[in-house]
Amino acid sequence: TFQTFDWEEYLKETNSTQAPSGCFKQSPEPPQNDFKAGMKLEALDPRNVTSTCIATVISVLGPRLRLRLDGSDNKNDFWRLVNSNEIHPIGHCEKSGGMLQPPLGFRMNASSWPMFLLKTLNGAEMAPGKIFLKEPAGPKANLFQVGQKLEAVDKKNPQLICTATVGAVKNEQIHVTFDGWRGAFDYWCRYDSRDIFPVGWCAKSGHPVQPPGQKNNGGANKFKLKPNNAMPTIMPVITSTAEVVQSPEADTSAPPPPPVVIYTHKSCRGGALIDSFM
Ligand code: MLZ
Repeated sequence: TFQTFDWEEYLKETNSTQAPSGCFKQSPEPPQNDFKAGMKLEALDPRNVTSTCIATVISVLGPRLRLRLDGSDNKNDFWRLVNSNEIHPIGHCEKSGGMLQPPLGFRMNASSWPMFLLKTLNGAEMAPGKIFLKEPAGPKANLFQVGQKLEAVDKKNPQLICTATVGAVKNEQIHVTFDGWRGAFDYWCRYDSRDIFPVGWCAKSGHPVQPPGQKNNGGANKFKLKPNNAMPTIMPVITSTAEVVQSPEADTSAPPPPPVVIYTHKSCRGGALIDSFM
């Protein structure tokens, strides 16, 4: 089941442009995926990134791996690109003087970890070193511009890569907004996040892409850049307090406050901080 999405048509329809590939920390061509389900490797524990754990490949999707930490439950699977620097062949941790750790939420008594480790690695199929690919260097600065389209991992449904728009740019961060989803899945991330991709990346790499949401037509408004004469007299102005009240020194690593909805008459001017519609 491979969905295609007509980006060319959508860019025209929304009168928008794609973020150039030079904005992203991704290889120019999507990397080859030679991993197979069942292979074991070392991965940083996403919930405790100072520990390296044993992980098993649960499934593969395009250039991505669905991983599960050995000794963890099946509710905390996570996804990594084959050229992620957070995965390594088994032996890498020890070679660099580290020790393999039980995952956060290890389902047994901590004292049983050494024996668990021995058993989980015994006779395991270890992913060979040559199928791990080097992480691309990526750009040295945030080159994104507001309004540009991209493809982005939905962090609440991380198996999904969805159509998205750069909603805001601030220092090293961009606000990823999902087209047609009214902000529920939006997030801030660094410009060199591995979770964002140029338009067409999914199609090129054999990964499904989610089209814009359409259950709630509300999102569509946000992306129509052409003026719409059929607009009601009173209409919502959706802005973000992140853009309005935060000083440039504000902590951009903190999650932004939720959007604020302000209702204005269409003939009103927003003043210095809120764009007026006409
Ligand atoms: N099952 C969910 C998927 C939402 C995906 C949104 N991605 C931006 C739903 O339909 O609500």
